[in-house]
Amino acid sequence: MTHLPISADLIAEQNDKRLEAVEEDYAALSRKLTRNGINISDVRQKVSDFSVAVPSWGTGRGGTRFAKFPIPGEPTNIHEKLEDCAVINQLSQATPRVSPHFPWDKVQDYSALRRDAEALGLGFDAINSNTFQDQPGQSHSYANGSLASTDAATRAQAVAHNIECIEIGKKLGATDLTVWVGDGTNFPGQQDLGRSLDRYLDAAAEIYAALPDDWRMLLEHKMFEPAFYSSVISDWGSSILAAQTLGEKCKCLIDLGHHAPNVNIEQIVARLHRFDKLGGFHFNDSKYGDDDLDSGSINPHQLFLVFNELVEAERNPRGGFSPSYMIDQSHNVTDPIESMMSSADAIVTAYSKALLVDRDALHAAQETNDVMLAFQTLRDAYKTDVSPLLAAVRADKGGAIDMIATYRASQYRERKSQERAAVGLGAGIV
Ligand code: LRH
Ligand code: MN
Ligand code: MN
Repeated sequence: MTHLPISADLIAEQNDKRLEAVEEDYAALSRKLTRNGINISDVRQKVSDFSVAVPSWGTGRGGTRFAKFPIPGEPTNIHEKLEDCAVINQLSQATPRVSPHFPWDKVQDYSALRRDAEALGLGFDAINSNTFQDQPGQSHSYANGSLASTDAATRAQAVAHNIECIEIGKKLGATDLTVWVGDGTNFPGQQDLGRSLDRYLDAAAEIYAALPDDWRMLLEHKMFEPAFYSSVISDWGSSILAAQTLGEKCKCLIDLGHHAPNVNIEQIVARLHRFDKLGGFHFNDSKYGDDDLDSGSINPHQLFLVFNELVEAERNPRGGFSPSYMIDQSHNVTDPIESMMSSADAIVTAYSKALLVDRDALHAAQETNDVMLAFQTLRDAYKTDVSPLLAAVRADKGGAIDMIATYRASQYRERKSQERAAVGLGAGIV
C-alpha cells in the first residue's frame, strides 16, 4: 500500500484555488494549437508519460569546497532521502524513480529499501558507482586513478566495486549502471595518455562482462575536475570510442555541465543517437563548468534544443531510443525539494515545447534551405507558453498546480526539522 508524505486533501484544496485559471489558459492554448494543426490531447498524453529520475544525493544541501550551509530538516539517511523524493514526485508527478549512489547511500537491507520505495510510489533508476573518492578502510587508494590506475590491485578493487553496484542494482530492480571516473592527470607527462586509456578499457571490459543481458553500462564523460590537465574519459569522442570498444550494451551518458565551454551539446545528442550510443542524461545547468545549477535556470533555450534533438531521435529511432533521464544538481542555496520540482518543471517544459515543433514544416524548410523559416519553426514552438498544459497534467495525476506554494503550505520541511537529526556543517574553507 502506498503511503505518500503530503496530504491529498491539502493538494486538492490548493489546486481548487487555481483550477479555474488553469482551465481558462488551457482552453486558450488548445485553441492556439488547433489553429496550428496540433491536437492538444496527443501532446498531453506524451507529457503525462514523460518522467525524469532524481538523484538520492541531490536531496541534501550541497556545498562547495569552501563551505556547506545545511538547512534544518535535511535527510540524514537513504530512507529519509526517499521520503523527500516522494514529495518531489507527489507534487510534480514527473519523477517516479530515484538514482542511488554507492557507497554514499548506506543500506542495511536492500529488499526492505525496495519495499520502502514502493510504498512511497517510487522505483530505482541507474545505479551510480563511486571510485572517485577513498572510503574509510579501503585497501587501495584512488589518489592516482581507479579503472585507469597504474596499479593492478587498485584497478581490481574499482572493478569489484562496480560489479557490486550491479548486484545491488539487481536487488533494487535497476537495469543501468552509470560509470563516471575522476581518473586523469594534473601535469603534462604525469601519465601516458594512450596507456591510461588502455588500462581503463581493460578494466571497464571486466565490468561490462558482469552486466546481465537486460542491463546497460552508461559511460559519463567529463572534460575536467578533479583532473585539470587531462581526463581519461574527457569528451563524447572518448566516450563513444570506449562504448563502441566495450560492446552493444555500453552507451554514452551526457551530463550537461561536463563539456568544454560553448560546445554544441544538441549536436552531440544527434551524433550519439546516429550511432546508437545515446544512453542517458544528467540534467543541470551551467554558467562556467560543472556548476550543477538548476536545470533551465541559465540556458533554457539550450535545454529546448537538446529536447528538439531527442524528439527528432525518438521519431527516427535507428537502432532504438530509450535514454535514461536524470537530474544531477547540487542545491547550495535553495531547499533541494523546491529546486528539484522547479527543475523537473523546466525539463518537462523543454520536452513539451519540442513536441510542438511542426516537424513537417521544419524538414521542408531544411530541404529547401529556407533558413529563416526553419529557425522560425523552432522559435514558434519555443515561444509557446506550455505551463497550463503542464499544470493540467499534474493536477490530473494528483500533483500540484503550484508545486512550490503547495509544498510550502504543507510545512513538510518544518515538520522534518522537528523529526530529523541536525546535519553537520561539512566542508570548510580550504
Ligand atoms: C561528476 C558527476 C557524476 C557523479 C556526480 C556526483 O561530476 O556529475 O555524475 O556521479 O557528479
Ligand atoms: Mn553527472
Ligand atoms: Mn558533474
